Amino acid sequence: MEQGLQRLLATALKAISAACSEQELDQVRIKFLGRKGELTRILRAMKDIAPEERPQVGLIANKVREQIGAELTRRLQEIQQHQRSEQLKKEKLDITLPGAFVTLGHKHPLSIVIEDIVDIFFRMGFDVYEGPEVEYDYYNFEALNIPKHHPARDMQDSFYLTEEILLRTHTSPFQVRIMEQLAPKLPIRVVCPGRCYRRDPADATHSPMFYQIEVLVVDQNVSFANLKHTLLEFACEMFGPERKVRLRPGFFPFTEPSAEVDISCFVCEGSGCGLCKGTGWLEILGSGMVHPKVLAAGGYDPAEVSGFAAGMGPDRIAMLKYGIDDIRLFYENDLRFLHQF
Ligand code: 2NM
Repeated sequence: MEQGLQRLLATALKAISAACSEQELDQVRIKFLGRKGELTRILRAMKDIAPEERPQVGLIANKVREQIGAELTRRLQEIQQHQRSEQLKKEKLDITLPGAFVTLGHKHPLSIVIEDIVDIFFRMGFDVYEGPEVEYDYYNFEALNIPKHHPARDMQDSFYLTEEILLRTHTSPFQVRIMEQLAPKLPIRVVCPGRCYRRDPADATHSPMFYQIEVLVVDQNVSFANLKHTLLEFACEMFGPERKVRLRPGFFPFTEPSAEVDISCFVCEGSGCGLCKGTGWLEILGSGMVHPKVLAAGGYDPAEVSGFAAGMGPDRIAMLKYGIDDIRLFYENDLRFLHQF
């Protein structure tokens, strides 16, 4: 019997080292140590040997079981290690290879200018809002003191979708909506950037789609001095503290009084050049005290509150800032142009 056990050990060890996978090894384990395996079969014969020999044989049988078990464990680790290194070989990565070239995008010149302008007002405490590009005639004209047959409606030939619905020709209609929503809450301090549409044939200074940024302040006791201070502050932040700023009388149906804001020409410092057409001044925005009718349309009592508003074209400001002489360049997606910013 002892011999039988030794032979069993020898064949088991051979089978274990021959096993090449976890499954094969498992089969070997079942074959030798399983409930119906070889070792069990030999141990069944214990009843046939002399009782005094049994402890000795039992000892050897246990040793054989332990040895086979230990060898199975050792071989399992060996197989797993081998599998792992094969796997790693397959996944090997040559980190010295040159990487795939990633083209990094960059901001459109209009986005840069719009963000700069909005950020200046944001830092002055204004909230930033964007409104719908499709508007009612009422908000686009009527509520802004531009009644039917008003000459301003000829000036702003519009894209109508129906009798009453059009693409907004400026961002002001949204500011009426803001007043309507907030009234009678005070104060209102908002800056609204967005796309606007007018039926202008495209040329160097006109585009049927363009941008506007408008600011609106409504509160008790808002004065023209507040308008002037805010817009001068903006002009110096945007164009540099060395710029001179002047206000000229202007006209808009939705403000009274109205003022155009100019800065001293940054190309010729005021002596006159091609950019400022010899005037020494560049117009950068329009502004005024919100017309009482507009305040009323927004749900505020013009006897109790007042406000100022201003509007500017970031297209025009970007053209001035970067010395671009044709607005169409912003909308043609010519990479030779866009890559310069
Ligand atoms: C401008 C010039 C002057 C303006 C007016 C309003 C509103 F909604 F309060 F009536 N928003 N923006 C305004 C005033 C816009 O653009 C040249």
